[in-house]
Amino acid sequence: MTQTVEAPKGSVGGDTGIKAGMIWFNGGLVPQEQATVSVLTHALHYGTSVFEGVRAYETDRGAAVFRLADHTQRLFDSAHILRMPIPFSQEEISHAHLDVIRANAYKSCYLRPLVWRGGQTLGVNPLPCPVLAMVAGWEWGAYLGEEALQKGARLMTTAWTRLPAGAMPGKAKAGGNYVNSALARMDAVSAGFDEGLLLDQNGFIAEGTGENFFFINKNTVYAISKSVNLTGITRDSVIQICKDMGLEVVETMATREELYCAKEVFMTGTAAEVTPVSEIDFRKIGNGVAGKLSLEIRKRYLEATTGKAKEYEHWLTYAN
Ligand code: PPE
Repeated sequence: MTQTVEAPKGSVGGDTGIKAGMIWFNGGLVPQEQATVSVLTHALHYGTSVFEGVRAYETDRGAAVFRLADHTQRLFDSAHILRMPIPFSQEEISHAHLDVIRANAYKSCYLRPLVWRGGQTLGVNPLPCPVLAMVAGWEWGAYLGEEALQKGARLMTTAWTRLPAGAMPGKAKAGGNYVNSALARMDAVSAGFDEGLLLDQNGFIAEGTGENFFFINKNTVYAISKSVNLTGITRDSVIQICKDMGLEVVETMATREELYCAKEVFMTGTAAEVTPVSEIDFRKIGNGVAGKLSLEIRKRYLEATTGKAKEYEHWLTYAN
């Protein structure tokens, strides 16, 4: 006989521990409890989703979304790669972010647009399944913790290779790609590190589980080149900021030992912002603390995101 069992916490009715308030769900705002999907959703079984991580910052003129149009463009590019026609325009999806901020009266927040294949049929082919979309927002502070920000993050190179280009589309921010990230993050965190560093199949630095990499030697800033990694919007912003600071920026491939011996290392990402790295694989980077120039770049980045640097004003979209 089948028994009725109580569903585990964090599994139904939007009960996830995340407080997202009103969520934009397929065209309108609904309370979190109502923004739910079927267990027979294609994306849940096969990872057929694409998403973005976007941040809104508190400014003198209220909440402003950083590089919203660029994030929405990447979301649509990811969907294009996965052959998912999004049933909304880019303007509608961008607008949904602003609706979520206003509906929840957020001063600042992390925003997560997600597009996924629903549950028309199961079986690997996603093409018969409808494409659904949502945008949720919640308050999210320091990604790798306050301590990692202040002291610099401690990293471990993980045994997981970053997605080879012939196996997964690393330039798409696809849900399925994050199984690779999740495996690496679990190992790094279980081993007592803040974050995992992933190499590509040839042993070159690819990226973190959710960040791009930079290193600094003699006032030259080296950005790990776009190979198999997700080409970060923060990476792009930071390259511009560094150039504006008068620093030379070189895009390069690099091996682990080049990071070990660099004067400074830092990571970039929407969630991680600019996070200095103080240790990789038990080797101290520089003096083993957050690098001075990395912290200066971080400061400039936060000035840009919060509307305090007028030259980057065009990167902001105000919610009100
Ligand atoms: N690489 C990966 C694998 C990645 O996930 C991110 C963002 C980046 C690089 C940097 O991209 P950008 O945000 O455009 O600068 N990771 C997002 C998801 C993090 C998560 O934990 O989820 C983010 O930072 O929002």
